[in-house]
Amino acid sequence: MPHTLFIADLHLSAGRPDITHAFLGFMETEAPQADALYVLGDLFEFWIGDDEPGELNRQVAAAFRACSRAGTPVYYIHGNRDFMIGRRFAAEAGMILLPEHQVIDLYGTPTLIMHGDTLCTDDAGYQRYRRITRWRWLQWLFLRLPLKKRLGIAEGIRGKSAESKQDKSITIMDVNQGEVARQMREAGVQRLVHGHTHRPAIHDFELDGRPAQRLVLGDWYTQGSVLRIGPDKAELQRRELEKSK
Ligand code: LP5
Ligand code: MN
Repeated sequence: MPHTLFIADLHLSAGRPDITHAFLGFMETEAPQADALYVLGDLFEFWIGDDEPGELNRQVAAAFRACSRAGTPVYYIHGNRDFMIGRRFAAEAGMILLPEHQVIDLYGTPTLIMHGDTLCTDDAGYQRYRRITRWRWLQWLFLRLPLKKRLGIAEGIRGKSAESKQDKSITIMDVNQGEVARQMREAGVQRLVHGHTHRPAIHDFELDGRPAQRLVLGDWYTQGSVLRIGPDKAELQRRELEKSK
């Protein structure tokens, strides 16, 4: 059956070989069966530049390249942790970088896809931080720092972010329904797919008197989460992670 696959929020890192193993298995056996694979951000725990020489990055690039060479294109939308992935890595991985919000046609249904962090408008602290870290000149400067320095800054931001998250309520960190409606209306769609909140679900609601759907991908922390959309149905599926030896 024709279908398209979506994943997000794997947070791959050298410290979690079980997630990497599950992801590479998925890339080898499942992804090539799909019409396309969309990665909706935060595939990596964090990204400090395409020049980072880690083994994990090479493995991921090779897996994506093999998939697209076998006929399944891989599309990528940045997340809040890997927004620094650039053209060099995209070329190495043979993947197509998409803008932060994109409408795609899925078997006749226009669908808005994104990471999902821009929907969390109640999280004012994050939105301010987000705006600043998207300044081109700041990114340009950051990328010119030695890798060790960049790693230190990333760790610093991670620490501050974890600290500030302790004071934020669950609702503040969830999507704002008004913003969901606004973005869907602006894009002219009745279906939205995103990740980021780590709250896998299919939400049915009404948008301007017509049925609408918001499909939310889960993270890969304790199990894998895959969204499979075909011409007739959309399914949110789980994948087991093997226990680390
Ligand atoms: O990712 P998650 O779910 O844990 O939290 C997010 C928001 N946090 C982030 C930060 C990332 O987790 C870490 C990113 C590492 C990036 C490395 C590259 C750096 C490049 C810099 C280029 C210029 O995105 C969190 C949200 C949460 O989602 C839910 O939506 O709440 O946002 C925050 O917590 C942000 C805080 O509100 C503000 C953080 C202030 C950071 C200040 C930086 C000071 C610099 C220190 C340097 C030593
Ligand atoms: Mn995220």
